[in-house]
Amino acid sequence: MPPAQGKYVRYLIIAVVGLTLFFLSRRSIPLPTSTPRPLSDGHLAHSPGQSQNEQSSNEVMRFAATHSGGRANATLVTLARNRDVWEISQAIRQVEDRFNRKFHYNWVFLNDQPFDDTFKRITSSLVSGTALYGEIPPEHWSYPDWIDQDRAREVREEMREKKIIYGHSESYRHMCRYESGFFFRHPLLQEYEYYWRVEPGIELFCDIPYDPFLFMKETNKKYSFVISMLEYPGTIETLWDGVKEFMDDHPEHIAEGNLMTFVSNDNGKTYNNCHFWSNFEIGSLDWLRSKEYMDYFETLDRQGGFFYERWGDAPIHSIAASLLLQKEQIHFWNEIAYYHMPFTHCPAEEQLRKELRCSCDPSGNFDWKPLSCLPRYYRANGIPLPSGVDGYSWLAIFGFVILGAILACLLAVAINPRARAQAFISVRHLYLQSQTFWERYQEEKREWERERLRMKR
Ligand SMILES: Nc1nc2c(ncn2[C@@H]2O[C@H](COP(=O)(O)OP(=O)(O)OP(=O)(O)O)[C@@H](O)[C@H]2O)c(=O)[nH]1
Ligand SMILES: *[C@@H]1O[C@H](CO)[C@@H](O)[C@H](O)[C@H]1NC(C)=O
Ligand SMILES: [Mg+2]
Repeated sequence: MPPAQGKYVRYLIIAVVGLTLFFLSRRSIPLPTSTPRPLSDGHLAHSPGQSQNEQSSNEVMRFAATHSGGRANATLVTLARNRDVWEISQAIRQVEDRFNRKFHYNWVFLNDQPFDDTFKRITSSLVSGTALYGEIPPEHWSYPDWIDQDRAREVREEMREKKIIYGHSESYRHMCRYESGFFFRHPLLQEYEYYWRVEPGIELFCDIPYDPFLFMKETNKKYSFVISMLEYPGTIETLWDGVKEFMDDHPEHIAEGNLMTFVSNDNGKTYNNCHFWSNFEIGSLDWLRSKEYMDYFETLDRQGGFFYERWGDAPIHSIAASLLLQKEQIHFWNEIAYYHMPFTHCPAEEQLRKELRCSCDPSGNFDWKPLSCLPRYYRANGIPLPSGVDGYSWLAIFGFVILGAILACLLAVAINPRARAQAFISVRHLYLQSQTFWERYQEEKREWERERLRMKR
């Protein structure tokens, strides 16, 4: 066979191997070293989640058994617009029925505009504690002087074109910056040590017969979450550069025994886009007000990424928690079944769901779906993944077998010169044939087009 022909076969093999590696690295097939993800349709019938979730449930459920009452220095908090009144009413109803009717915590409502009468009347009638209404000072909801507003406007237009979610929105950016660096400094929140963030339209599916604030305090937790997932990379392209600058400037703020491996796969060189979904948060306001967090926020705010990109408060909070706290100070609530459009966390253990009178469908659980970062969180904490989640689905195994067979064939072809020549001839034949087909198709299309024009006239 002439050398030129052998070259083609080699190119072909390289291309296929490259493609294979690409797919493997994209984790379309789980590799033992990367985060295993079930490719099945998410039916958790044989109840994966047993081992660890029971562990974590036990911690909270043990606490529940020994602390029937309780009251911490804490409040529920909601940022909302007047027009959110009906959706927040739904959320308040859920939080009250499942939890707060027994505890009567206050509820702070914040808004960049004055709350209207309807909003106040409706929400205060639903809250079992005292409802408090605060207006956000304009200097917490506006452009800092180092921001070039024309550049910010251009970015919004670019992101509108690229169809990045909320990329065109100015108010969404102020909201994200406010939640990242200001809400905990509002005078109404200065009064409290812990907060629980509640957004309009969320749902709770299980009873919370214990006091999660008190749990946080007694176990020295500073930040907690229910759902974690991957951020859309287009919104945070330079965020990690800012984080690295902060780490260089303030090595003294980085906690020993932190959760870096949750947010970075290469020990801090790059961000892996994992974050805790911040529309639900129970956390320490004192921690957010600490020098560590404030230095962190200031460094990032100076970068301008809230306006020149579209940094969300979720990655901002999550990276802070992962770097500034010890990993034991972050908590995952398996027992709180939660929905914010479009994802649900629902505990897998039937016993637990019965005990807490849950009404969610466990097969809709987000924890082990491909976008979830919970597997990474488990890894980062050295917690074994639940059985059934670890295993590969039949589809993945089948894919592996097919891929293996193709690779074996290619290898055989590459080694054996006669087979190589044969393969080359077949490929060339196939190529010529498809070319002929293509030309014929083009010709027919032109013909059809001419016909159509004739008909029109
Ligand atoms: N006062 C005020 N609150 C806002 C504004 N924009 C958003 N919020 C609130 O900030 C929180 C987050 O906003 P959302 O619109 O829910 O953003 P999201 O959760 O990322 O997206 P979706 O819920 O999926 O639309 C909610 O509690 C909103 O009510 C605003 O311009 N002013
Ligand atoms: C509650 O916490 C805030 C903030 O840490 C503090 O200023 C306040 O004194 C505390 N209140 C009580 C009653 O402990
Ligand atoms: Mg929301």
